Amino acid sequence: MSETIAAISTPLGSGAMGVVRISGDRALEITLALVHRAFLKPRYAHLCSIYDEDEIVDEAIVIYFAAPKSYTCEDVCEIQCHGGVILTHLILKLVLKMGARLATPGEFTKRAFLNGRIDISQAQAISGLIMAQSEQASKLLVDQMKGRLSSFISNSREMLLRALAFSEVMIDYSDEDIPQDTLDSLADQIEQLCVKLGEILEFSSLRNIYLEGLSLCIIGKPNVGKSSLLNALLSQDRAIVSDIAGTTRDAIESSLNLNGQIVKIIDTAGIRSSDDKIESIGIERSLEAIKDSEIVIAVFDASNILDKEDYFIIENLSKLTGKQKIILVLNKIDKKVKIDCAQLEKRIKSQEILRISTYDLSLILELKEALSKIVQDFSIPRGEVFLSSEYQISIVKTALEALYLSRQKLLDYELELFSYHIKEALDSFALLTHPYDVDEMFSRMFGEFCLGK
Ligand SMILES: Nc1nc2c(ncn2[C@@H]2O[C@H](COP(=O)(O)OP(=O)(O)OP(=O)(O)O)[C@@H](O)[C@H]2O)c(=O)[nH]1
Ligand SMILES: [Mg+2]
Repeated sequence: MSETIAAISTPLGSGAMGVVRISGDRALEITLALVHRAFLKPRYAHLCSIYDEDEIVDEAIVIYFAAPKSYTCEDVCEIQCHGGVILTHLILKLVLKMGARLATPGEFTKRAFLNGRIDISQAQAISGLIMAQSEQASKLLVDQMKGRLSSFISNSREMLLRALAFSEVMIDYSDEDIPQDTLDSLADQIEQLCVKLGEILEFSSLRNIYLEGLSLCIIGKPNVGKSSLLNALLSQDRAIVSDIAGTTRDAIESSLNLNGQIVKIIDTAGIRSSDDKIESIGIERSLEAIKDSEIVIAVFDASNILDKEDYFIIENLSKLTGKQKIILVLNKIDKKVKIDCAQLEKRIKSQEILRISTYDLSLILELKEALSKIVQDFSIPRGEVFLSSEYQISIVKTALEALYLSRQKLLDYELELFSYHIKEALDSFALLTHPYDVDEMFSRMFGEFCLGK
């Protein structure tokens, strides 16, 4: 008998609805007692009164999911009650009083895994999905939850198990010649898998961008209108704007939604040489922000000629490795334009040059459009296998190393070492999805290579 567990599945607060979820062998019995009924039809929404002994405490929608067709594969009941901290807790307390135990964090998903409904990669995707910060991230994680990584791993394991079975048989029958064409085709398949894993690793190295969103920083010398630009892009007065150079002293972070993609936007302290200790720290942070961002908006005051401070910015931008996309923004074009644009274009490799005034909404919209296009360049092709955590990445790297070695050993006809490295790769894959099963290999070994005939 599995212990029956219960928890509040919705966030605590004053929302209109709260859900208490119960899972385990006694889930139905406890719920029936709570609603004073003898029967609940599976997968039907029942409007029920919830009782504390004879007193009605709430009216709720109750759904019973009979095992194994439930989130955990066990009997599950969900009580959708009126929200609010007190009421939801009261109902949970009643459920616990009747013998359920409070679930530990993630325990419902853990049971789903232990009961074989989902694998580890899917469980991780579910936890990521709940925390996802952008539409893009949630799309990616839904793909994973639906088992994209699992099915890729399972296909790859199939191939490796076949390779292992082949090798084990060949080791046992060492007087037989190794068929060259089988060997070539195996080496080929392993090579292809290595290439694919390499691609997955490369694609996944950008996962922070996909999961946490792009980072965009606005830089420039003091007073060019960086904070004014941030406010205009956000359509709100987020940062203090003044004509005093050095107004912004620390980086200010906000979020901007560009076509469904959340972009973290950072307004920085104006960069110049300063004796002021606090301002200097702010300037240090501005220079750091440039390195950590995918997109940099470099703002210059178009109504003035380039000066020493501007050149300092130019110098810093020209040192960038090319990882960042740079947009040059010439601000204050409502005033008489004096800046030497050709000079800027010559010195900075930029994606785009825009002439704007933060006072002119239509020009700000143009800038937003240009940004949306750049953001799209970072968007993820759907349907790719994707590793969402550092843990998964390190496992795949280990598997890849083992596969390279195995291929080498295969080409050297060292089958025992080949088997050894294939097992290593399989063990790594198992950490991503399911434990490696020796029986599985044996059944393949005898199923496909029955040499005794
Ligand atoms: N004429 C004109 N003035 C502008 C424009 N944008 C900003 N300003 C003015 O320029 C001054 C400086 O603006 P801020 O946005 O504070 O400049 P900043 O780059 O954030 O300055 P620091 O925080 O000191 O580095 C303010 O007086 C703004 O009103 C513009 O498009 N045209
Ligand atoms: Mg500012």
